[in-house]
Amino acid sequence: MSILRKDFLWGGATAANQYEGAWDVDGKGASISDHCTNGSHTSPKRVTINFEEGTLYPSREATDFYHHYKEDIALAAEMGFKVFRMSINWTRIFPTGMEDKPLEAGLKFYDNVFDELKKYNIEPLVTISHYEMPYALIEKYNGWEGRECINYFYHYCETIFERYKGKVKYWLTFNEINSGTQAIGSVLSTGTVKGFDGPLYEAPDKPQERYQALHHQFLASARVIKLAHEKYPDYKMGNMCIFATSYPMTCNPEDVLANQEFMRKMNWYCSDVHVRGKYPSYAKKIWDKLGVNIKMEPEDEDILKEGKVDFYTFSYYMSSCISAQADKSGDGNIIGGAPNPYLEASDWGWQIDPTGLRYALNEIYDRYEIPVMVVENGLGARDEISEDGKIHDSYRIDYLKKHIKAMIGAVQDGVDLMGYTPWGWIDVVSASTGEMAKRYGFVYVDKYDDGTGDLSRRKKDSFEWYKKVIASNGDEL
Ligand code: BGP
Repeated sequence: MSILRKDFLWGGATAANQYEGAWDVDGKGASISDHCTNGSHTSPKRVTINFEEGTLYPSREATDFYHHYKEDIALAAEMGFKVFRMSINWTRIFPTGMEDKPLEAGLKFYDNVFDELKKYNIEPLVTISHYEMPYALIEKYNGWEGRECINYFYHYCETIFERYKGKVKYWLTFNEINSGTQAIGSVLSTGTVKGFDGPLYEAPDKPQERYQALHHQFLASARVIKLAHEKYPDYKMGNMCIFATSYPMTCNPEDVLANQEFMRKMNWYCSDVHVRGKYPSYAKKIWDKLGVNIKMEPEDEDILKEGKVDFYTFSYYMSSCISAQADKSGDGNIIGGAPNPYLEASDWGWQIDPTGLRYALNEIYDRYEIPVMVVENGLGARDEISEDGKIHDSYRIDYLKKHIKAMIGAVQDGVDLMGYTPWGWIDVVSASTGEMAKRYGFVYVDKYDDGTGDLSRRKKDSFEWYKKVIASNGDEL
């Protein structure tokens, strides 16, 4: 007997900027992601002011969902997907973000996608902003640092909420909003990078701008959630955060305290605002420590209160350890902290920790008591096509199996888990490195970092495995 809900939302996750390609089709404008070059371990992804300097591949072409959506959705349906996480590319609808009138061609594209999903009874789960801020808003307002962006975002949401009523029910406002608490995250997330031209990992650290931007994103999120709740009662509105499980490096109470501080800043700061509708008591300490002074308007408190989320979603890839001693904090992985000696890591240094997912789910549900969904998780790996023409990705099956077991464990612990959408269910371009070589999918796409590849799709071994998992509602792993 299945432990998971009968209506458990099995599926997979993608984002427009890493998947759609067609970067300049039908009047689409440039987003922050279109201003990033491809990269690799040796030559990291760069942000470039000059759009022409960017490389066309892989990110601007990506894996071309724009022209393959029918084929891809048929593959998702074959696996038995109940839900399909995707994002709407803001610049496909409003090329600079500032137009009054939306582009019909952009709106139509998503109509086609939603209609195709409906054919198979697959529910879309739409991220409204997934690293797709119009670059024009960055040039003009330094991204979300400008309060003006709230109105532009509101107009974008008004437009898509009205257009897609009856087609979309589940919405997430900002992808991994809490990545904006870190300098590197601010590039793609808060967009406070006006004038920045350089490797992603060398983004300037400007906490004042980032935290001001986050404040505006909180307001924007709350305002559109209020709109949805008032005008579209069947809409379910969620947040989306990275959950970076972290452990004290030792049982030294100083490490425990340092870890608590890390957890608050990284994992709770944003979702506390989204779920509780107000800043947490510890926020002031974070601002003081960083020398941040957020400009707020008198109405902001009410705005936040009136736009709380209905469900909590998060991405989960790794965990790390936190030490009170600066020299031990180390460079564990992309989320910071030190490596955990008990865990192994992916080829990109992301430490694999299924138990950390169970822990995360328990912490989240215990804190908020609203339904929770894991909307990203997975193993980025270098897949090889074997001589038999197949991709034997047993390492991926092993990774996912352990994480699904951990989720089932969390449900047994009492967590109300709505669903699971592993990241990049079909190969897409990597967000952090800009490379194609880091693949997550159940479906392999013939596309490579040198721009070659015919974009044909091929099932990996994990495809049949995941299909079974879904059919058995998680009983057969
Ligand atoms: C998250 C992003 C995704 C996705 C994923 C995997 O941070 O929301 O867009 O890309 O991480 O990361 P990467 O592609 O860098 O391996």
